[in-house]
This record gives sequence, structure tokens and C-alpha cells, in this order.
Amino acid sequence: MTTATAAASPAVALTSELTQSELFTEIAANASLSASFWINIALAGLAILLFVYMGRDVSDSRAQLIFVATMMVPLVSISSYTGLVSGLTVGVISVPYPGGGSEDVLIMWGRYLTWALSTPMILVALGLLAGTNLTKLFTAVVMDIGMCVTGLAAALTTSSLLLRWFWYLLSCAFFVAVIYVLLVEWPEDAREAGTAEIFGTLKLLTVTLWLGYPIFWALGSEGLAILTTTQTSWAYSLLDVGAKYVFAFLLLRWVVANQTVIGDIGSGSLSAAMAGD
Ligand code: RET
Repeated sequence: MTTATAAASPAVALTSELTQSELFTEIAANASLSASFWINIALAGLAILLFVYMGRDVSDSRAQLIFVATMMVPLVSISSYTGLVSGLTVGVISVPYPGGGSEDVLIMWGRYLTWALSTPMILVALGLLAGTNLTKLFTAVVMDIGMCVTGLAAALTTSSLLLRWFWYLLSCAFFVAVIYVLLVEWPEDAREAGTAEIFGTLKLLTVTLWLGYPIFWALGSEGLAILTTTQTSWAYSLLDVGAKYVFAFLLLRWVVANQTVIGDIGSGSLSAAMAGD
């Protein structure tokens, strides 16, 4: 495999010493890779405008908090993808591969960093919708941040193939805890809160799409290199469209139409904390 993993016709050869503007040129020269970024910048921008409009009359405080948390998702996303297109949050590292040897690969490390900000927001919104307590919300959020940070470590470790995959497994272990909360704990809370139906839909969407990320990591240029960098980037970008904008739209549309249900979500330490008790 050669430097073609980063661009069909690279403007400059990939080495780990590229400057930010060389990385920028490299990305711009690959139309498909660039498009995988720009499509998200455009959709995040539209989502922000749409959500501000949808939230104009929301008055319940829990509903407002769900709005703020959900709005953060496209806001973080537009920042994340701006970092990627500008060459600021990408780099070239020498990735070791199972067959032996290594390859200089374009790594979009900014993705993992910004996931550590956006995914907790998704979980806060879902936890508030399910009417969960502070303990479960805290657990889901810290496990999720653990998943993103160890995922970043997996992507950036070049010293050892074994440790690279050990980081990956650690990240998966954190991920299992998040999945457990989503599939076991929160559906029960949502049933009590009267939000079981919409929670069920969003849970299914979230769990299904989130599972795609570790799968594409393993198949992509950071893992087994079955897919090229551009293909991997497209996979993440498309998963992002569903996991962020479609998810956020479905949630906020429901919240706007069901503010009274949200307002009635009662007991639990989180509600008590929100009410200032
Ligand atoms: C990595 C690789 C290591 C193992 C695991 C991963 C999981 C990532 C996930 C990302 C979800 C991102 C979303 C972003 C939206 O803003 C880090 C790929 C388990 C689940 C939903």
C-alpha cells in the first residue's frame, strides 16, 4: 500500500513532517475526502439554523436543557469538520499493520477529540428524556468520554501494534458500559417517565449507528486498512449524519410537540437537582 490511501493524486507525498498548509493542500486535492467534510459542515449549519427556529417557543426548563445539549451536537460538529478541512486537526502517522511493516497514513485525530464533546451531549439529551438520575447520567457520560479518549490513543499509538489494539479494546470496554446504560437502564426509566416510545426509537438509532464507528475503525486505514482513508472518512461522515442531525431532529421535533410530558418528568435526583431541591 502506498500514499494513495490519503489522496487519489496527492499534491505532496505523505510524510509525518507535513506542515498544516501542506495537509490543507493534500486534503483539498482529494475531492472525495473534502466532500466528506464539507457535507457535514453544510448539514451542521442547516441543523443549527433549523433547531434555533424549532426551539423558539420552548419554555419548560428540562425541555430547554434538552435543546441546549442537542444544539451543541451540530455546533461541535461544524467546529470539528472545520478543523479537519483546514488541516489543523489531521496529521500523518506511521501506522503499524498486522502483516508486519507500517504505512504513513492521514489520521483525522480531531474526530476523536470532538467526539469527546459531542457524544456526551447526545447522552445528556437522552438521559434527560428518559428522566434518569444523576448517577446513571454521570456513569454514561464518563464512560463515553473514556471511550473517546482511549479511541484517540488507539489512533495515535505508533510504537506497538499490540498496544494500538489494546487501546482499541479499552475503548470498546467503555463503549459496552454506554451501551448497557442505553439498552438496559434508561428504557426502564423512560417507561416510568412516559417517554418510552420516542426513547425506544432514539435508542435504536443511536445504538445501531454508534456500533458502526468501532467497526469502521477496525476496517479502516487506522485499523486493518481494508478500506482507504477516504472510504473510512465517508463512513464516519455518513454515520455522523444519522447519529447527529437525524437523531437531533427526531428528538427536538418530539420535545417541541410534547413539552407537557417533559415537564411532568418527576422524581429522581436529577430532577431534584434541577429544581434546586
Ligand atoms: C472508536 C475506536 C475505538 C473503539 C470504539 C470507538 C467508538 C466510537 C464511537 C463514536 C461515536 C461518535 C458519534 C459522534 C457524533 O458526534 C473510538 C471509533 C468503541 C461510538 C456518535
